Amino acid sequence: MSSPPGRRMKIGDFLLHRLEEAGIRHLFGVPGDYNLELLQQLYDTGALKWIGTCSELNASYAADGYARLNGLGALLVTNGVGALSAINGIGGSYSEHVPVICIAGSIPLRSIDRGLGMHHTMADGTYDHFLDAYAHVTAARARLTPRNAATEIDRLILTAWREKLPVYMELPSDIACLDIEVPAAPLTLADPTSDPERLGSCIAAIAGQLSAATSPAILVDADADRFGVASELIKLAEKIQSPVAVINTAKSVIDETFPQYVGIYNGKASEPHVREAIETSDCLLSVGYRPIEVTTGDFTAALPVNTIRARGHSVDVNGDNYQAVTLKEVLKGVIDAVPRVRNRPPRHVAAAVEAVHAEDSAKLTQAAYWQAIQDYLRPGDVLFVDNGTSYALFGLKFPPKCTFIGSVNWGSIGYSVGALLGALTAAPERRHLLFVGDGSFQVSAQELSTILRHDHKPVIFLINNGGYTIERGYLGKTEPYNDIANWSYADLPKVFRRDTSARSFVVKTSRDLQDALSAPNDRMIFVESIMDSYDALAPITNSSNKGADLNYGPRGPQHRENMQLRPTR
Ligand SMILES: Cc1ncc(C[n+]2csc(CCOP(=O)(O)OP(=O)(O)O)c2C)c(N)n1
Ligand SMILES: [Mg+2]
Repeated sequence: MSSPPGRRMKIGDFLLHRLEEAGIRHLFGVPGDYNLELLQQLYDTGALKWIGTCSELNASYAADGYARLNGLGALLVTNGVGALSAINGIGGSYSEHVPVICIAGSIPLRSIDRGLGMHHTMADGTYDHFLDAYAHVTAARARLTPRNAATEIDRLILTAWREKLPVYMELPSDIACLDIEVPAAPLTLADPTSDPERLGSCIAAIAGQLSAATSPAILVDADADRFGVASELIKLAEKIQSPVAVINTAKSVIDETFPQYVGIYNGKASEPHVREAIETSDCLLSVGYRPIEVTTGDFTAALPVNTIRARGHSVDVNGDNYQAVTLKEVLKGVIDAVPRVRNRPPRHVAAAVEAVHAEDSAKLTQAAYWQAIQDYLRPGDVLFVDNGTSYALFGLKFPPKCTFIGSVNWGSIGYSVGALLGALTAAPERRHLLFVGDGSFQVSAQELSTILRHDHKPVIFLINNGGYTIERGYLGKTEPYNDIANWSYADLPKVFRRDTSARSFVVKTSRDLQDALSAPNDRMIFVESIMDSYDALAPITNSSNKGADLNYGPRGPQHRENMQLRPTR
């Protein structure tokens, strides 16, 4: 068999072309002398659109936010200084299963060959430190050479896509403009097909268990989104009339208006009907379940012993482990194989939302704030949450077709601002709402300038409570280490873009908040809400209090008098 004829391309052009073929239309990052030649190729070929960011950390967050909506994202950084700035964000992409391609323009091969000392290195005669560092936060990595570029570029892009994990590649600055032979065929993003026997018996095993059950249920984690199977899970739940719950990391992956959606499962911290649906199920199908303390009500989750554990590329069911199967094919097969159930009695009642009644002129409270935000949400919104009391967002019911973007496992403050830029770039036509605290915002605030520069129109809800309130629930309720500088947040759009048309609001009462919420979405809206440092919804404070016991143990300082912000009721 003869292979299709190759063609010749410059390595940099080929890389950009492959990114395009993989559906990537934008590249985030910061220029540097080791990557300028690739940037020039980007401009010469018009391949991708460059979105320069204020820092590589924010570029890594942006590429992650972009990938959440687009399926893949990419950033370009410079050797060492840029790569290590971005590594926190790439660690987050690994933790959250987000396929991001991190490209570092690196030391020219001519310098490596000759052992020349170069800037942006340790000046110790070695060049592998950053490749080695990235080994811990990526599924695959490589330094490109003229010999391996054609195969390694395809391998890395395909690995990111298949594993839903980040990859790292170094492009030495003196090879981007060299011609190599590249494959004639376009890059195809596809999984290898499943092994027919394994697939067939896996489907039969799952379908057999679900059909025999009297109270089947489905528990969903973020991989259901990453591997694109939310619609299959809804079809399956409809066909077998089972309840579906998610964990925090998968908020909104299952449409929250789907009649069989019961809510968020979080061990003993769940609402009773959700806990019952999951824990008393006689056949639970879990999808991509990766529990941690904050998604299990501090390890109080109790899944049934015979839980079926489905993952992106493997399944555990009936004591067997199935390899060489893909989640989508498994679920499609199960949907076909299970008999349609009619008239299974419903097992849950929706929890009633408790209304708070606040005087319009009274000082704004978190309780009144989140109630007002609930009414502001619209179908199709993209909602971002950062660490902090804004986690109250998890308690809101999202309208149909909303997307949630957060980082529950990794939890790096400031992520949401960079991710907002990325997601706005991927889907500017949607309405994007950011929920962020003053402390988290201070980490990555300067990326607001990039959002304004590109005329995006998100709504930014910032809680100004004078510091790290969620941390006050762990330790140091009144300690100065949880206080921060009081910025004039609502003035920042003007600082970051002189001719901004953004609408800024400083909100102190429920009435002020209503004014802000009635502004049209034709430009950026920035809502700075001033709230008390000791105000947080009870689930947040409870979780912080419990976290302190786990983190510091029985001898920890959290037991001292007035050291922790406690729930008010
Ligand atoms: C990169 C990073 N540094 C530190 C932390 C620890 N941390 C978690 S939440 C938080 C405070 C968040 O404060 P803010 O955004 O103001 O939210 P609030 O609870 O006050 O609403 C901090 C410092 C972290 N999660 N990530
Ligand atoms: Mg705060």
